[in-house]
Amino acid sequence: MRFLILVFLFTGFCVAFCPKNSVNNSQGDGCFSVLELATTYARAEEYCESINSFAASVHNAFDNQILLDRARYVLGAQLPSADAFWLGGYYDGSTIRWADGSPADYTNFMTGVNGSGNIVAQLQDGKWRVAAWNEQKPLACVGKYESVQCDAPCDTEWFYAKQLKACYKVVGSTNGMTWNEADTACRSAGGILTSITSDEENRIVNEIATTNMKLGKVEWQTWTGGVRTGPNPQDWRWIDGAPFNFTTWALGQPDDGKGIQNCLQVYTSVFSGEFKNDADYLTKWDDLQCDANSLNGVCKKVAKY
Ligand SMILES: [Ca+2]
Repeated sequence: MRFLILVFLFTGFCVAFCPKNSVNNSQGDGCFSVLELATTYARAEEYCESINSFAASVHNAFDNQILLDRARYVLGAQLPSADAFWLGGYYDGSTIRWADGSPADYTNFMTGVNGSGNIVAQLQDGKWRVAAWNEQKPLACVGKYESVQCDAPCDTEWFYAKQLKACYKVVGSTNGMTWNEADTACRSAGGILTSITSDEENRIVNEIATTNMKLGKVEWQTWTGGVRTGPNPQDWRWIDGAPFNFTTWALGQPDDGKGIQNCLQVYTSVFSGEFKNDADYLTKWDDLQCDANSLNGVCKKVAKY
């Protein structure tokens, strides 16, 4: 059963992402951005580098049109006085040198271009000409996909729960960890201690928290992002802001033992056999003192898709 669930969790599909405010090129291996500021060519290159891209090279008519459409869309709203935008190339009068080192295998110069200079594309018709280095133009950049692993909805080592559009990761230590230590570990991994907002999510948290885990010398088990907000049994919240509507407390919990139990742990199946009646406790919740030494915690973050 567990094997089947993990196979399901790991199943994804390939979706490529371009960074915000950019569009795919025609080959699907790069993203075009047009920046809505006017600048000299030298500064244009620096701006592109600052967003991990190059001043754009163009290798076919499709890309030229994609860039033109993007430039008209961006500049029409932001910089209506612009007449052309920088590409990432220099024309010496006979050949093109692209700034990204790619081959000069396509041109779209207007007729009658004379002299040398950096290449601009005209907004009116997409044709190219050259401009002096110190003219102020908007610029186009080309970069690689933001997502290096386009087939993964979650980062490496995170479990994908497709139906919840969420990624989960166990943080743990054989020496145990307090709630604060689990909280810190989740945040440094880019997530947050998980909320549990449905029976399905509770099942997933239990599955993940017990995979290859044994209690050993650690007395308590799995931290979540539940924290007490007041003295009453219903006074709880999830630190990720999810509504605290679903609950599945163990028998007699939350009991606020000694008046210091302010953090929410799950009795997972590694406690099997520890109770008089396992069904009253296993996969259910307990309030626990936050400095208790627990085996692990489950972190969550939103999946990319
Ligand atoms: Ca308790």
